[in-house]
Amino acid sequence: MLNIEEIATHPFDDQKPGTSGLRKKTRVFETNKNYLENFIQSIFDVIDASGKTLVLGGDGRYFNNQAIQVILKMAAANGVSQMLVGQNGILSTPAVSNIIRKYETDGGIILSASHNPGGPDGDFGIKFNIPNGGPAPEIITNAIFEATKDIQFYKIVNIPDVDISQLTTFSIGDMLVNVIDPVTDYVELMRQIFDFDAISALFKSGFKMTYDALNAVTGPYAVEIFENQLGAPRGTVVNSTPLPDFGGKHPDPNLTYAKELVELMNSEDSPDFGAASDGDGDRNMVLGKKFFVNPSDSIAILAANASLVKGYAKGLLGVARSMPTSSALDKVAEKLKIPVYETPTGWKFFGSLMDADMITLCGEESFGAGSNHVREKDGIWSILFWLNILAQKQQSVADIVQNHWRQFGRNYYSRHDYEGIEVDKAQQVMTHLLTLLPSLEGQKIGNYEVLKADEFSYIDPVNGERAEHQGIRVLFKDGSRLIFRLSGTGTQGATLRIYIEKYEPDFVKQNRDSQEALKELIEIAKEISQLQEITCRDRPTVIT
Ligand code: VG1
Ligand code: CO
Repeated sequence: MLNIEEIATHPFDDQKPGTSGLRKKTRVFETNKNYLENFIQSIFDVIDASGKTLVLGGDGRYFNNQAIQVILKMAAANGVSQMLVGQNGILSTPAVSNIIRKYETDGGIILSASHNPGGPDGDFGIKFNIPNGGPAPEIITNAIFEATKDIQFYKIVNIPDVDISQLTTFSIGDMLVNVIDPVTDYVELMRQIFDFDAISALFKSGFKMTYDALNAVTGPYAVEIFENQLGAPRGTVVNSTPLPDFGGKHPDPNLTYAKELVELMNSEDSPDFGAASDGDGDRNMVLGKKFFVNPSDSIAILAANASLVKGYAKGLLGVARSMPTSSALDKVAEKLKIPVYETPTGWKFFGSLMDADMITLCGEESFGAGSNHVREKDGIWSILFWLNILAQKQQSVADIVQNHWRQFGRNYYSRHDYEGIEVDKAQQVMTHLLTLLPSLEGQKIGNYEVLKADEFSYIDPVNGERAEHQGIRVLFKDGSRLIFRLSGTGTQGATLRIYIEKYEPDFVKQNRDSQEALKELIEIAKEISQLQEITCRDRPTVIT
């Protein structure tokens, strides 16, 4: 028997999980004694960890290993019967989701702040996933938050650190620790869904790709899948070693932070296809030669071409998108005669629709797409989906996207982020908009006429749970939309996101620069929100 210690502790009042778990500056975890322990004990108390089997892994960022040791020792002290932990503490978010489902465990803990930078001055985070493999719903995250407010002590066993660098099984007291290969199960799942032979043949024919893992978790997955199994030449995957500080990179696959890849794809001798993923491997960015695929378009294109892919040849049950995501997907659903659902931002809302067999495929404008193969968005899956379509269609990325627009119309789309605004100023913008809403309806602003203006709320059609205050929407008569939302993943000040969308059915008008096409709507957004007056900012920090 091991000696279980009960260590007295004091609550913190700021451990409320956001859009995607608890996310804070690494410093907050490192310098506040028991900050990590309190949150983990609260999870264990809420789920009654005794006798449970859990998955544990992270994206390898600074503090990952330290946290894993603490969590293993606390799990043993809380009576957990088995932990499946990724070798060297590595597991991508979609890989954890798969392992939870495949081995029918009671859930999992993912250590990551996703696309936020890592290192001592960066961010760290903890996500808790439930037995369906998806992020815990609000009912559970709220219970965890409540538990953090009353915590008195946590339990831990006092032993030296354990070795998780080898694929073995060992015990901590009565708890079994199974160190698993992070990549194998995931590769097997991908093989079931996609035609690896067709994609191999594509690479053999000279098709060139660059995949930038941004020194984050997907490196080992990408090297195994793209280079070892699909035969893409060595060097196809760049920045392939997960590093604690991501080599100083910001592991966010977008036009601003994946700069090297974007420059390469815009150069004269660019590869045919470029792709990247984020810190924990659930996001994806896809590029063709001198061509950026907007994530909202990407989801619509995957849905429209799903019948070309083995795993979805039987058709889609339905699709879903987060509210701010463009309605390009709706046009595809209409043609396929399948339902489309509009959910609040964050992956947890898709899970219950998938569990009820209401949807097969879903996505968000924030570089996230996925399907019911797991209960998380999945970066490498999205990229394999594109490769499978490219192998079947034998067309360039640009041709596929432009043909899609021609058939369905183009939804010009952009997101403007105002990061690091003072919290009360950001709140002031939202409050101002809320009071303005009733007077906006029916108003003509420039060339646009407001049809409806409201605050989005959602009732889960499966379990009836309500989610309120999910963003302000201004809907125009011609189908254009402006959405205003405060981010729930930032760790410094507030981030205000403005989402701008305009539908263009006429294909001769579909090849404009999107910022140009959206110019008037962008001005309207600034004007009605009084953004400049309230925050003194005259331009966004990130445009995607
Ligand atoms: C952002 C995105 C959202 C995404 C969330 C988690 O949230 O907008 O679509 O689900 O990040 O993504 P917010 O609240 O900051 O807008 V991540 O890759 O944790 O993987
Ligand atoms: Co992520």
